Amino acid sequence: MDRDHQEQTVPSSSAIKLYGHPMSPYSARVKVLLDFAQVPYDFIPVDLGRGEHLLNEFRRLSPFGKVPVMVHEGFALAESLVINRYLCDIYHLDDIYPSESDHMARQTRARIDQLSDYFSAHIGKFLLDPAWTNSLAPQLDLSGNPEEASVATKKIARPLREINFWLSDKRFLMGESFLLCDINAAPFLDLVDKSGLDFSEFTHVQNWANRVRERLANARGITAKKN
Ligand SMILES: N[C@@H](CCC(=O)N[C@@H](CS)C(=O)NCC(=O)O)C(=O)O
Repeated sequence: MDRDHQEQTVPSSSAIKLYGHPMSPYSARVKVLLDFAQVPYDFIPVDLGRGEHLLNEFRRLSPFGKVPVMVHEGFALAESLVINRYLCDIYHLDDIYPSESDHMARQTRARIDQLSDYFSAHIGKFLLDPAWTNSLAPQLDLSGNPEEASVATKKIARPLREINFWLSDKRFLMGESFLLCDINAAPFLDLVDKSGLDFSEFTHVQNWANRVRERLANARGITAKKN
């Protein structure tokens, strides 16, 4: 499903506004996709430390008072996985998330959703908790939550074993092709070092993380088509 280039007809710059925090992996999940698809956007930093996300003005965009929020032509949407699905649909990023053209495409989308949701709920969150306590919170002069971090360390062990096994015969989460589920995981894979967790036994996860990093750093990505 990989294709390195498509005809460029991107809508005018800044059709997309992304409200986020520079250290938030959930915000990064959307940024990674927009950059990969070469979609122009305005990044609007929300100062979580100063509670900007709790102000009424922001709550009107985000029902849950969290970043990221994406605004496209006046339509505001929260939840990073949902935002990325929406962006793939409006920019026709079929190479990484096929449009619902037929039964097979619907099944591929469902599988991509399954892997994205599983990784996010069972691994991403439990990488973020110790990374927050051990590395991110101190950088912001905030205190982490050691209890939450230690629960996370226990909870992540089994899902990591499962995904390590799943990846044992694959280059990326779905096989040979680099897809939206890999992009959705990318910012969380970058938290491994910050989390202080020992990943040495999860060699397939480590190799996959390196391939995802390489794909994002070296390849040209894809170019969004007009929405
Ligand atoms: N499920 C949400 C999680 C978003 C999230 O937890 N964002 C954090 C920053 S990493 C946040 O806004 N925290 C502020 C708060 O909870 O008060 C998503 O995928 O977008």
